[in-house]
Amino acid sequence: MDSYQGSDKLALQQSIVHHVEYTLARTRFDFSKFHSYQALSHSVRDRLIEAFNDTNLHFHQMDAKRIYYLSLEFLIGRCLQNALVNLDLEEDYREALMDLGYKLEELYDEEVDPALGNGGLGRLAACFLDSLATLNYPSFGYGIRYTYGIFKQLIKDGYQVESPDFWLNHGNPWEIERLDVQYQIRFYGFVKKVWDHGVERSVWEGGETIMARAYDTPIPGYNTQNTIALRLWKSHPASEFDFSSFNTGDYFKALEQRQKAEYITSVLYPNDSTDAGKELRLKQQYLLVSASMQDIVRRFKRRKVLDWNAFPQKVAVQLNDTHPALAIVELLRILIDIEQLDNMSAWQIVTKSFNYTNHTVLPEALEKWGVPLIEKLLPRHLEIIYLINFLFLEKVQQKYPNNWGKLSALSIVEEEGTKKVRMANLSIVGSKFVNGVAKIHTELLKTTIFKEFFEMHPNKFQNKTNGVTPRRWVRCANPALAALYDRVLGSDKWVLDMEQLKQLESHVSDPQFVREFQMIKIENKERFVHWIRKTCQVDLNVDSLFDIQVKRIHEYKRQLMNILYVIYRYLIIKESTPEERKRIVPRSVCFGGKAAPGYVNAKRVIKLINSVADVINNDHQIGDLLKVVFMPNYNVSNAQIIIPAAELSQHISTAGTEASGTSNMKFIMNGCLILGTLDGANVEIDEAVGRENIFIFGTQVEDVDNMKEKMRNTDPHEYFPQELLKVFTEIDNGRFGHNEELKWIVDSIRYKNDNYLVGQDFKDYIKAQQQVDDLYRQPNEWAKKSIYNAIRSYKFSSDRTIYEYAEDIWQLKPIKVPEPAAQKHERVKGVALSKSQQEMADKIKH
Ligand code: NBG
Repeated sequence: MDSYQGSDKLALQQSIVHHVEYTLARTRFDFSKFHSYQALSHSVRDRLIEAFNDTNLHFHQMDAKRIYYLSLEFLIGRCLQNALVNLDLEEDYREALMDLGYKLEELYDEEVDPALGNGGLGRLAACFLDSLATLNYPSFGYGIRYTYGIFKQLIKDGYQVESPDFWLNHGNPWEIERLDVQYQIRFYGFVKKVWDHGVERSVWEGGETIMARAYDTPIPGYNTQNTIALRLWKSHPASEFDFSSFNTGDYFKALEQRQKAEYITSVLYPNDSTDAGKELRLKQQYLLVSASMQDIVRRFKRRKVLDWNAFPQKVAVQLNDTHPALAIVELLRILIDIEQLDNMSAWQIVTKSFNYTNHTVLPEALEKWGVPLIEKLLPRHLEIIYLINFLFLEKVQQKYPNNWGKLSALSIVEEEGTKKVRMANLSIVGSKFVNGVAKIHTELLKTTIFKEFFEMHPNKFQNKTNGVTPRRWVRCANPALAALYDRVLGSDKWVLDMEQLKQLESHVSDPQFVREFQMIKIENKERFVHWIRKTCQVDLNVDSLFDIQVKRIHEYKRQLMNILYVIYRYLIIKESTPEERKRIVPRSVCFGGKAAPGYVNAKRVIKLINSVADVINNDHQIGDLLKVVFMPNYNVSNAQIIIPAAELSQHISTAGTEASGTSNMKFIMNGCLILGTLDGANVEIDEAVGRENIFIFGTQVEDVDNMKEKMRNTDPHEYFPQELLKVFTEIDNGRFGHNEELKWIVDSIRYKNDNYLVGQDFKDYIKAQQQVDDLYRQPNEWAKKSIYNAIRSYKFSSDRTIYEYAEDIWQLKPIKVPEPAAQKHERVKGVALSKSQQEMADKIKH
């Protein structure tokens, strides 16, 4: 343990071969590409673990304040390439493998894509971990190790079909099972009141208990020793057997109990921005927060002197949406019932330690749990929630005496109908800071859904515009672009400091640079064409405009508007003369994204896209002028192929509905133009790249309500533009198949129910699409604008976002884990602490 594994070619080869033989038990005559991937991953994992152990030890010695990011979702994507890039070992391994007869890139494709998240919220958590590690912040991600991730999407006869994603089928070399890190989790039962030295105490007893066991995935930072943990919990039975049923001879019942425990973390709920309100989901949430808070408290108690008031100085918890909001209540329970602090001291500690990020203003996504369910599952927590609400409403009453409107808007408990606990209100009341994820979104929080809270505590609210990691989204996904930056800027420093890209502004007038940029886009387009041929059996013309919309399918995201426009475009081509056709810009319109299994309208949109694709792609009159593709099973790893190939990407939600969006950031980083509304982070992208480098259209947020009003009061024949009515007629007439369902989709907006303003925005959308075509006819101009998008995207690095969280919310400073003493090729362990670090370490020891 006092030396590191080597990273010279021979050492790497030996370690791979070692794992082939001793980890996989294969012989040289009997191993496949997949075995190679496994052996390679184990070899990389060894190196990750060294850095991981150094990091944990160092932070412990330094008594570091840590930030804990609690999230029900982490969409981390594949690990191998990311680890190699961050450890700066990609080239070394590539060479080492070459001699062994393998191409590194081919092995990347052997890895499953861990998909433990739905969409933006989960992917954001993954980008944040990468930035936390890279910026040397002492931190942990806490989540759930679902046995089944988000379903695999298959397309059969144009319909979405879901199939389970058993991602652990082939093992997972990236995790470390921690048999020694397990916590008991209780559900149901009752609360007993006991008197202890004249104080009434609550004891939660009975019910069922299970165990949560930790699985750690090391997350390496770029070019730093700092490697943090993503700690995921899996449920296990509390004891191997239920001895009572075992003894009565009911062996199978005993095993059933075991399965029941494991069931809790078995599957990720596939809803994005909607709340399913199921008991099992509440169990998952509680399991995550209880195990995580017990783990955090245990770590805090390892300090030599137990001073609970120091807790907020050592612990900052970030709630990724309200899903882990019960952590607030769980920490109170631990402090009051177990650590025996008085209510008020406990409440002080809690409200200094938690912060909450809101990710949506859509009412259907705001979590509310019925009081009867919480009472049954977590009886003690319900008492504590009432206590918090009581303390809070007292303050409201002081500030706004007898203002019942305020009281009922601010209350954590909703009294109308079945009583419910509003998780957002709980999160705000229990947190020091609350933030939205883009400027416009934070403003909406302050003026609409959290207006009363903002008026009461204006300083609680902050904006933290989202970001994405340039490691995965440029360095890994677009190696050619990264190499161009390295060469022109003279180093890879831009990967850590994206603002360096500013220096490239002057190169936009250099035809050679522009040419190189174009060539990179063409290569990425070719890679994409190849992938589309393989996965969708469609041949795309590499010279056509690659127009992409990839995201969860949702009415507010308006994939419907996009496909209706495609139909409109198709009709125009059909009507045009051969002469006119020559001027038409060929387009390949590609859609990707999953619909929640119960979301009927979203599933119908997928069907419509596929029906339209069927007709257009097989219409010989159309040829390459228009192609439509639905790419099945959009996920992180295929995003890494899709995004670098895109020339135009659509982010066209109704203004005020998309909190931020994060793929918009990935697209611009890869030199893609955006066609979008002034919604979410598009607003800031528009500011950053300049209005001349983006296609903006549509109703603006302040006019949305009026337009909806107008829509409801106008005869549909007047409300919808002629262009769109024509499209409706074609669908009704069966041009894309005689299928009732296609008509129902049109019906979903046709009769004064166009709540997302497709009809209102359609004309402006057509106009913006014409501007797109006009620009595409001038390849050089197009290329320059793409370059401006790429090099002005620096604000959208998640490093900037995380730095702001650390400074303004967590009050957290980076701590650099000492680098191994010697050079990369002869690592000798002997982590030398600086003098002040040594003093600190000694102090802690004594
Ligand atoms: C999503 C928003 C996106 C946003 C991500 C990350 C939820 C509840 N919200 O606009 O819809 O980019 O969160 O903040 O998934």
